[in-house]
Amino acid sequence: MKIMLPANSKMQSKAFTYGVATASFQIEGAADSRLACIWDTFCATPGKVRDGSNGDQACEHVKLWREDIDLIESLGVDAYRLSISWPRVLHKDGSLNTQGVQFYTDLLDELNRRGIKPFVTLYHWDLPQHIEDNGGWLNRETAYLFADYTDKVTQAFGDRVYSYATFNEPFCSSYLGYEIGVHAPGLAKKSYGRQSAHHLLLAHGLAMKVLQKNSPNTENGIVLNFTPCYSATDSAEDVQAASKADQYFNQWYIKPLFDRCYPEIINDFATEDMPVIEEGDFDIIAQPIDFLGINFYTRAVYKADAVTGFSQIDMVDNPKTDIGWEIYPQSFTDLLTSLHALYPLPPMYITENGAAMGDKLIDGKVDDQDRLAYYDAHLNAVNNAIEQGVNIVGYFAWSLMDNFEWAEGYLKRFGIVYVDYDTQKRTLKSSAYAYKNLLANRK
Ligand code: GCO
Repeated sequence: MKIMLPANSKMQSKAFTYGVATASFQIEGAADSRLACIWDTFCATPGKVRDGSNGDQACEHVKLWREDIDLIESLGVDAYRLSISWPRVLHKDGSLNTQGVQFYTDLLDELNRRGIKPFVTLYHWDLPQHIEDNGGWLNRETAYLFADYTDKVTQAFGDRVYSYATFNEPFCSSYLGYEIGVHAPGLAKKSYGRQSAHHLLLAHGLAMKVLQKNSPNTENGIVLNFTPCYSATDSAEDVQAASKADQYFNQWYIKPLFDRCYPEIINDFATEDMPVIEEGDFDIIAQPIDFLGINFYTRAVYKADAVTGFSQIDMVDNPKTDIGWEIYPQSFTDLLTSLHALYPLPPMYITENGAAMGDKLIDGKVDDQDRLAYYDAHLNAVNNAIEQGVNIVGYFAWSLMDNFEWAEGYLKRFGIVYVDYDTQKRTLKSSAYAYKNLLANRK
């Protein structure tokens, strides 16, 4: 099977950026040459990560990065999205760790030498543990520490970077990490979730100001994830439930960036769940951004619930990926057109999209036709949104290679390249060949 887009598609042009994405903690390993982070601690806590694994080795990318760049180049991509490990580039006292910085400057130099644009995410969840020990994202001070880290690291990188994203998925850091505790640091309280979200967004705004000053020629923005919410039935109650879920899980993170407020569901909150918001915060948060990154994997369906307001229902009969996420590409188009209708958006990149599948390495090959079909359907869903006038300028596959999938450990494979964790051998899957073929045939 091939990935097929309509012949006249803008996504068939070389002006459309294609890339692959990874994140520091998920691939780097070499935990002994950086500070401890909240994911080290979380992994060391029994019962938190499904296979009891950690990021100590991961894909050993710190050791194998040159080979990994060969791999990236072999795919024919225009861009590579990576993240910087805060605990690798700063010491505890906030000064630069020159060895850690050197790792990234060498990597960035090599990407540039090969004409691959570096898309750098400054925070993909690996908060230094000593900052968490001081309250982490519940402490307003952390937002200022993030701005300081941004200042130091962007000065060190100079003009090596094509694009900076402040944060990857503040929803995951705040909701999964501080509200329901399934991600690091594993805290679980509604007020924690909302307060940490506010501090993450504040940190984004503060860092945007630093980026505008230190790096005015890069494309600077943020990456948000969305799981579009549908109602189980047409009943007014279910429709309202889906709207509330959407406000709570999706709009919460984007509305402040453009409308300088949280969605109206905040008015339903009990006093003790209200985040502390200082005067002027929304003006900081709503800095202009050059691009918005969108991560999309699946949708969710809701019905009304007398106690919680909304509850998700399992679409039992619909196809799912290996991680149990429904495959529903139409919701990707719906998401993009709805955001376009709601907000005055800058150009958008799809910064992550992909699927975990139950890959089998047989005779040195992984024939992942299921993942390939997912990519075909979802790239076409993006194309449909573009045809409806949404300004999408690039697409990144998640992920370059199989890696540490957070609370699932190494049990779920999202790569278009297979990783044998015993030998660290990388093998291109059928989806990687199809992606490469799509890119090679652009006009
Ligand atoms: C995310 C993260 C990635 C994940 C991927 C699959 O979107 O959650 O950016 O780190 O690995 O999404 O869950």
